Amino acid sequence: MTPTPLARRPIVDGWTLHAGRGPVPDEVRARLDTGVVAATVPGCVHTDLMDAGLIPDPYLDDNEALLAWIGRVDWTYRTTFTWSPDGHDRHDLVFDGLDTIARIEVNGRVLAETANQHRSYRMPLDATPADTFLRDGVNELVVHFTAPVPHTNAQSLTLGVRPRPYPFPYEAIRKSACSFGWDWGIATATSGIWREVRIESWSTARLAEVRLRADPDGDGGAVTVTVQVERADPATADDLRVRIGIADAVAEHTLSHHADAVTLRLDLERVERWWPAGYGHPHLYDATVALLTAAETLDTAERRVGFRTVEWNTTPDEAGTPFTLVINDQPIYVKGANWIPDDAFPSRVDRSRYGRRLRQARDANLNLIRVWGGGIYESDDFYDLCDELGLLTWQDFLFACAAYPEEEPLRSEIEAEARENIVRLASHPSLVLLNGNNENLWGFEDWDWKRRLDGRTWGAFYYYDLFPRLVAELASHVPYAPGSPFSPGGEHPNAEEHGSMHLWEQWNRQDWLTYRDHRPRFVAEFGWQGPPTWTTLRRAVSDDPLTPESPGMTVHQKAMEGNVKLTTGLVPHLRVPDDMESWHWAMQLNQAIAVRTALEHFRSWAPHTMGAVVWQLNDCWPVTSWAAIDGDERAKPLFHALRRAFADRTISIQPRDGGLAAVIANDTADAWSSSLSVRRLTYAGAVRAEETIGFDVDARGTTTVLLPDALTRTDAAEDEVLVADADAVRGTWYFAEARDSTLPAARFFVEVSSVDGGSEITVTADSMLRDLTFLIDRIDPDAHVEDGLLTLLPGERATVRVRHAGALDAAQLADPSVARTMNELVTP
Ligand code: BMA
Repeated sequence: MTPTPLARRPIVDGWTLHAGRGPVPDEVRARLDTGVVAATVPGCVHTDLMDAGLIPDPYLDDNEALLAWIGRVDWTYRTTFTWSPDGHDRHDLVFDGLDTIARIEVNGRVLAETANQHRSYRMPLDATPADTFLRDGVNELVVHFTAPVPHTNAQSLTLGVRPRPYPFPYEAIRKSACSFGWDWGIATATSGIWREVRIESWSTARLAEVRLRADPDGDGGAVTVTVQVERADPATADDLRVRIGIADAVAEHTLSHHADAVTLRLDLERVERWWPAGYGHPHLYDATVALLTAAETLDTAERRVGFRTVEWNTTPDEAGTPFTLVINDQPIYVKGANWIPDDAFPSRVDRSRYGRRLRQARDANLNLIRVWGGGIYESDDFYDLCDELGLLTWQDFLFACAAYPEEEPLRSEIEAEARENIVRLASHPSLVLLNGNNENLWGFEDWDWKRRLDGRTWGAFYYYDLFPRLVAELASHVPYAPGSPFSPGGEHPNAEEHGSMHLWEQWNRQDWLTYRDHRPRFVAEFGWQGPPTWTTLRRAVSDDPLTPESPGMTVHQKAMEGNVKLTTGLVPHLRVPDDMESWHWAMQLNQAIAVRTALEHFRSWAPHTMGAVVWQLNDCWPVTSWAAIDGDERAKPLFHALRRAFADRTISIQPRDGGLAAVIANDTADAWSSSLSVRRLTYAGAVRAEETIGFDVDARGTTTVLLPDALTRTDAAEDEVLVADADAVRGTWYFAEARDSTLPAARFFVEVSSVDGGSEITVTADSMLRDLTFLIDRIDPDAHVEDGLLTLLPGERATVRVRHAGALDAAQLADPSVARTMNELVTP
């Protein structure tokens, strides 16, 4: 009988959930013991229990603590599937993801045991015809999960006690570190079959590994593919052919006798380059790799490839060591944000949710997303969408803020997971960096680990030896850095003059104005906290009254001394309001202006500083955090700050040489020549000094224009503002802190007209307005307002688009709970 191509049959139906050992509440156990609680695969225990009505939503109020028992329970998933001989030689059970310590049984026999959430597993069901796990007819599949919390605690003693900033020893298990809680994350310690499980049936041979790289070559390009095959019967050695095709171009190679690996190259005469967002179109090509016999196709793999070169320039210069991303010979100013799992139950994040989040990232003018090492390797959908949107990706290996054991069994697990994910991700044109860990090199130097480790290993082997070797072997076209922060020259890992830097002192101990005291070469993390949108907050926290410290608020604020830092960070700039809605707005606004100030400052030093990656883009549940987009997918005011500070063309006013300068940044392919109108005005709008200054900025360039004393010196600091305008781009400078200023009560008019897909709001300022923002969720929880943080002089007018269904009216928009300004945080 002739073999048919490899067949994939997902096992999705008939799953039930069962509890084993552990502190399950009696009434929940009684229901589970009936054996009919349905489970969803892919999924996890928490979402199954929620769907069955056995637990409340863990994200609400203090349900996190109420549900802490779930991580201390052994869980079992059961289903049946029918199977009968179909002519194929081999049948494998394939799990794309198991979370985490699992034993898999088929028809009552143990098939395999696993201990790593970050790997997939292939388990031959009938590797030898004499010994098969399969039965003709109904088969039973059972997956037992060991409770992760007691398991990890026990492992941490076996492997040795190690330093980390959180009490739970997440370094002792290969499971998403933040699933045990983080300074923005709920602790769930969930279990489950979190990615697809299926049976793959195949004959003769299959594609066991496909490694692909695409390299531009003048106007053309070459795709190099290395294929590993697995033969059903290694003793029989049929000739196999491997073929790669892109459009009409094809390359083919015969794999003769017993060979199981081949590399082939396909040359294309003309290709369009892949460019990141803001630099051109992200051209992609569909590549198909096929494994064939003389008669037919056995297996295929599809990849979308893009042709671009990538390097990080770390050649030392007079100022130290840059960390400059260069794509297709073009230095890129990185406008980035850090990414965490988009839901504490990542199995719920589907392609459309990834798409919404990544499109928001594009709308915020980002060009890079860093996938942070305390989370997960995201699904293929994430990287596919980044390729399509031109969003560069930087992927951490999954190590964060802790010393990690280098001993078995972790050592082999880590090698296996790294191999698999390097191969899986390396063909994506968006991937520009693989990074050894988050903050572990820094921790080793600065957080007293050397002493506290007391001779134990901490992970250096992975970051300096294993990972660079694996990247060189499997994906030599992908740049690698041992950590973030990292200094290429062997300096202190967080050295300002060298490589990448994390700036956390501002949030933790200093005022945000001190960002200006630093001139890093590249900022890979910095950020400021703020609460989620009001609608999200009120969905999650039902406290009555709601106060900054009420019980639910405290559960939904995970940062060490978080609320104290919010307040000490606010008082130098704005008044601390007493009513809760204004407190919420004040903290959101302070988050936005802190990050905006930092981003304008970093960008003003380009090309000395060549990028800033904000902590953090997204949230995994409703929480006060550093995120720009909250856990219910709503944009916080910080979103508008990113969008403005990362716009193609910006003007900011910066302190320089004891005075002030306008820094004009032009991240476009065209030079920008224009004139700058600079005015010093009172808040009432009277012009005290004014000047027009011509300027030329190169394409992708920055120009600094020192401003004359007449503009920058004032005797009325509390009542004056400096504005620099060119071609509808504005920079502003305030001579005094808002709280010490005479900024008047806000007066403005709002008009609304409907446009395609929503409304257009026109605001006319009757007084000076600072940072006018429409908290649109207060009117329509599904609406999105495209712009915010508007600063208008008296008499000026601006329009803002809102995407929404239904109607908006001007009176609703002008309501003080919706239209918020900085003014109200100044005027008593
Ligand atoms: C850095 C990150 C995260 C953390 C953030 C805020 O250390 O790498 O671990 O969430 O700061 O504290």
